Amino acid sequence: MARELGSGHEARGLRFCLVAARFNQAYVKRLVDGALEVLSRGGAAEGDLEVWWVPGSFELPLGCRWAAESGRFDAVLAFGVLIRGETEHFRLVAEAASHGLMRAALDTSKPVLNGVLAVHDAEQAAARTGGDRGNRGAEVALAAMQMAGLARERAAR
Ligand code: DLZ
Repeated sequence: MARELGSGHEARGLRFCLVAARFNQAYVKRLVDGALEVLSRGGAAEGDLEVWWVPGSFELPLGCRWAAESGRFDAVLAFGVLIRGETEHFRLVAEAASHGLMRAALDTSKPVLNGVLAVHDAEQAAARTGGDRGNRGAEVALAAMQMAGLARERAAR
């Protein structure tokens, strides 16, 4: 029987940094709250959870990189909301954030999770931040617990 790693969703003893964009803050706050709830339910201690605010989604990769490089966290979660109607730079910022987050993860070898919502309008944003399409923040928190756990298991081998 093969030994499996990374199958747990446990946050006990793990430290998380949530890096969040202030732009469209009302929706971003709902993502952050959804993530914090899942991490707490998973056993994360209050003192092991930090929220860092940056101006917008474009700044998320650098904020995440700083958090990952600090060595103080087992996983870093990025949260932002891009609404197409509000910016002609929508695609540019979305792609920059996505590529930047991937780079932050690969360059630091720390789990950096992408919780940036790119939606057409406010209605879609509301639906995905605790509305009838769930809360993307909660989904990303589950992925963060899994990756942080896998990193710990892998290091212990
Ligand atoms: C400037 C801008 C615009 C127009 N739209 C958004 C958005 O929908 N979501 C978001 O997170 N940030 C937006 N920003 C801000 C940029 O991400 C960034 O903060 C600024 O361009 C400064 O670098």
